[in-house]
Amino acid sequence: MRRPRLLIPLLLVAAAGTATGASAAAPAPGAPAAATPLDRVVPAPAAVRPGGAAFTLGSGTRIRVPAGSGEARRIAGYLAGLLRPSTGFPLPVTTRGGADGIVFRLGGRDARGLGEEGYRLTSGGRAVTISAARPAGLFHGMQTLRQLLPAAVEKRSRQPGPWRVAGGTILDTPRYAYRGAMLDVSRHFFTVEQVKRYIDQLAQYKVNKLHLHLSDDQGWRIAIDSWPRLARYGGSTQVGGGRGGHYSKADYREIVRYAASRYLTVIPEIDMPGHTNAALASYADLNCDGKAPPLYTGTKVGFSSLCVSKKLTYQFVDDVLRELAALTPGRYLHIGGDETHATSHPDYVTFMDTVQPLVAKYGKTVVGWHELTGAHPVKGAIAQYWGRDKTGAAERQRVVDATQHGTRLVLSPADRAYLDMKYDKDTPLGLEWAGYVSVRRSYDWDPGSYLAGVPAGAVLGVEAPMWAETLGSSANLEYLAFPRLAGIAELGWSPARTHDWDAYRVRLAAQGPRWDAQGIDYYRAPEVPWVGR
Ligand code: TNX
Repeated sequence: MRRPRLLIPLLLVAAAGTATGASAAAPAPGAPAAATPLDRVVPAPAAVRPGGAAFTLGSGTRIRVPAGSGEARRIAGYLAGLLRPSTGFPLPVTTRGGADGIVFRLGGRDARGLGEEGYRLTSGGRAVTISAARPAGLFHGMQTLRQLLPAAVEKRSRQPGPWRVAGGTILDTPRYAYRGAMLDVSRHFFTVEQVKRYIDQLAQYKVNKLHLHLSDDQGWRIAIDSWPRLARYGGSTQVGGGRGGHYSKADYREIVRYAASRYLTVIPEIDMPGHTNAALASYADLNCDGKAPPLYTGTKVGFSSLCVSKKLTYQFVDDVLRELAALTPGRYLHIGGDETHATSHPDYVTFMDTVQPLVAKYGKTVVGWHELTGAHPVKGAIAQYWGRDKTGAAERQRVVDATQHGTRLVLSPADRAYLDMKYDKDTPLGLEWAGYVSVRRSYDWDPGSYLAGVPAGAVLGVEAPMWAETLGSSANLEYLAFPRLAGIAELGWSPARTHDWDAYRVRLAAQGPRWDAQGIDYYRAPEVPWVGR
């Protein structure tokens, strides 16, 4: 495949980044707001060439889509639905040809080299054109266009405008194929509606994987027909003793469908053999001593284990993985494997080595927390690294060695990428076992060189986990996710050469008014020059 030609030398990208730093201040009252510079986008686009006339969205603007692509039409419909309330314009979606308005193009010469997810956005006096080889690229280009319009476009009531998009061209493709976010729905349950809200937020930053942590000591959250008490009883409570909940199969399918409509793949996790109190409480037979423990609503980790020596354990795991695989169109199943302090090491190895082939049996690829590298990762397995600066050299080396034998990595260093860590000592929510994680700390690292000795191709990407011990609401979740989620998303998408904290904080600041307009109560980190407050 041909690489996309870079539109401009790197220096120009860097220079544009610095220039935007100087113009971050709000315009004088009454002065027409300048259009957002093309590079003031998160994640940073791969290449930007500013220049030429700006495009202005008006009452007569149409959104043109290619005939014969239901997906392009659906993406255009999503965009129109976002823009209509604030602009008050009808913004009809049409397959009628024409080169004016907002134009979506699929395939063709402009799309060459853009791959599965890349796009080209060209803005000029008559049109904003988004070209892509695949619908996912159109979707990501559409998200960039949203950020190029004034923040008020995100409001749900009519706003005055004008709705200008700066002139020029963006050519953008992702650095990594795996750009994930995890949501722990076990410690506190999140409803389908709450998960959808998070999906929409993730999609704005081009995140393309939603890892759902569906089971843990405090709650089993997915209906399994062959073991119905798992969800019914094992899902009946949560941290603090509240009501809990679970997804029916229809609920889960709806989450998968909704995520797919935003170009995210759902990766379900059943955490085993530890973190299993909810399952052990639901079925006495799963316990080595045949006695079911009580449900657990505290926040300790590492005290439960499936019974590695029982045959029934593997029947259980087989049933769960079979039903889960049948519900999951994505290719990955996450089997957990972290913090198994209640499982002996030989038992851990036996368990993980027995269970991994069951994932393959149902046609899926194994993902596990990086402790999996202490067993024998099967061919093609993916380890999710959650170590940190303090992680011992031996543990780190074991992970690096595994990559030299073909294991691939998703990087979620706890002291960088964990969204549930407090920002600082005053953060009212979150945990602090991996230290405080400031906005700068979460952004300022390089996935490509983070673990020395890992072959370049072994890093599949990054993921930002959100553990939910302290989170009782979407507002809680959003306060910890924003702004750090945007930084991890950028590490996954943007080329390493765009990495620059001083330019990033200015681009990040421009997201603040968007989050305000969307009703996201983000953390006003003092390191970021937030606009208009
Ligand atoms: C560690 S990191 C866990 C989770 C906790 C989290 C809280 C990992 C794979 N396991 O069980 O919820 O810390 O930050």
